[in-house]
Formats: sequence, structure tokens, C-alpha cells
Amino acid sequence: MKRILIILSLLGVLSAAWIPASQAAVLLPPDVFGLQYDQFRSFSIAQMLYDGIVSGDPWDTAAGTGGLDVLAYTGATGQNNVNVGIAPNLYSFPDPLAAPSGSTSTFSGIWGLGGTISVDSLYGYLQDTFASSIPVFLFDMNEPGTAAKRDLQITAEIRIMDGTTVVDSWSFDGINDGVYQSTAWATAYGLIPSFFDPTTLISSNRGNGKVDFVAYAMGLDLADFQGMGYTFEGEFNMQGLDGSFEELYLTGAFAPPTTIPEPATLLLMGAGLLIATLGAALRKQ
Ligand SMILES: [Ca+2]
Ligand SMILES: [Ca+2]
Ligand SMILES: [Ca+2]
Repeated sequence: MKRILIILSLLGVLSAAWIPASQAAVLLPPDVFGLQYDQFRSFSIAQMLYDGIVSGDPWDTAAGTGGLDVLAYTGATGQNNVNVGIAPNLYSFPDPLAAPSGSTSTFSGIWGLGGTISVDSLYGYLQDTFASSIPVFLFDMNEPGTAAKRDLQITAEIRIMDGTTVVDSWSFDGINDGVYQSTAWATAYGLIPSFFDPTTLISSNRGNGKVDFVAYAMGLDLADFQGMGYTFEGEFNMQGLDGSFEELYLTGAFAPPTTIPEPATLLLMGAGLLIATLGAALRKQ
């Protein structure tokens, strides 16, 4: 009996070790499918789903699914970032920035202002939850569909800080020069052309609280900055805000593409373009 108990308890230890401790990050498609906004690359999920570049989960899931993502900006009241991640490795971060709710069309704020987000804590959260060290941003757009209102403009900068000194930074703006210009607005488009059939316009807004854009800062890997007492902050500016509020999440659920496309991928993309062109030509007849 004692021997059976020992075997059972050993099995228990082993099976506990087999439970995945984190949810593996899903790789983003090659950069060619995204748009460059200075030092960031942004992908439209609606466009990629339409073009068949990605499909199903996790692309089609709702924003903040399962409470694994950190909320950096929202208009929903009472939201916080207490105990985010997979138990027992839970992390807490500052409350999200408060999005304006209809009364004003502009926003400006810094998440992590004053050194409230430790790089080590953010790195730990990404490692323990997604086995990743790269923060990726999810944007749930919420603009009305009319031509005058469906776009919005953004600039942003992610900074690694040593006290009040900037150690490194990544700019998101409309001038691709590696320098942050807070008023060089980059447009988040409400309508985006199909990659393979540019005459077809797809709505970026997927509705129902679903994520619309995934973006990452090129070259940002917290593994390069952990263990040094640094802090993390994100400055976000927006204008052209209409309708309800948008939401911005930080996650490790997705990870940047590791390399440039393989020759086989390029061949497939070429075939896809050829098929799309033939399809468009046939439809015109
Ligand atoms: Ca949306
Ligand atoms: Ca707008
Ligand atoms: Ca710039």
C-alpha cells in the first residue's frame, strides 16, 4: 500500500510537470503583410483573415481573452491589471489609461509614467505566461463606419527608462526616420484593401470587442533590458476619436516573425497574387 502511494505521488509530481506552464506565442506572418509605422510594424487582422493569411484562433478571438493580456488603455470603468497571467505566476501592473468617452476627440497619456512598470516584472509576465520576452500590442478600434469618422490618427513611443534617463525607445508615427515626432500622425484606417485583390475594401473594425490590429516594435526584446532595474513606459496620442472608446492591450500571445520569408513562402505568395489577379480578370469579363 505504501509503495502504491509513493508511486501515485511520484506520478502526481510528474503530471504536474507535464501541465504546460505557459501558452506559446503565435508567430505573426512575414512583415510584408503588415504596414510600417516608423519603428513599428502593424498588421490588420480583418485583412489577414479575409485574405486567408491567418485563420481561426487566436486571431479570431475577443480582445483580452481569458484575462491573459494587460490592458494599457480603455474607456471601460473599473478595469485594472491586478493578478494578470497564469496562476501561480501572477503579475500586477498600473491601471489602464482612461480613454475619453465621447466628450472629446483627442487623447494623450503615458502608461507607466514615473517608473511604475518594472522591466523585470513585465519580462517575468511575458516569460511565465507566453514563454516570450517581446511585448506585442493589440488594438481594438471602435470608430463609426462613415467616411468622415472611420479613421483615427495615432502617435506613440515605447521607452525603456533608467530613472528619468531614456535607455532606448521605439517610435510609432507617420515619418519613418527612427525619431519620435508626436505630431506626425499615423492613420489607423477604418477600411483597408485586400492584400491580394486591392479593389476590395475590408472593414478594419471587427466589432464585438475583437482585436483589429496587432503591432510590435522592431528590435524590442525585454531580454536585452531585464535584471538592470529599468522601467517601461508607453506614450500614446490619438486624434479623430469618434463613437465609443478604443482599447489597447499588451500581450505576448503573438510574436514577431523570426526571419524574412523563405523562398517557398515567396513562391506561395506569388501564386496567391497570380490567382487573385486571374480572379479579378475573370470577374471583369
Ligand atoms: Ca473593434
Ligand atoms: Ca474617427
Ligand atoms: Ca518618426
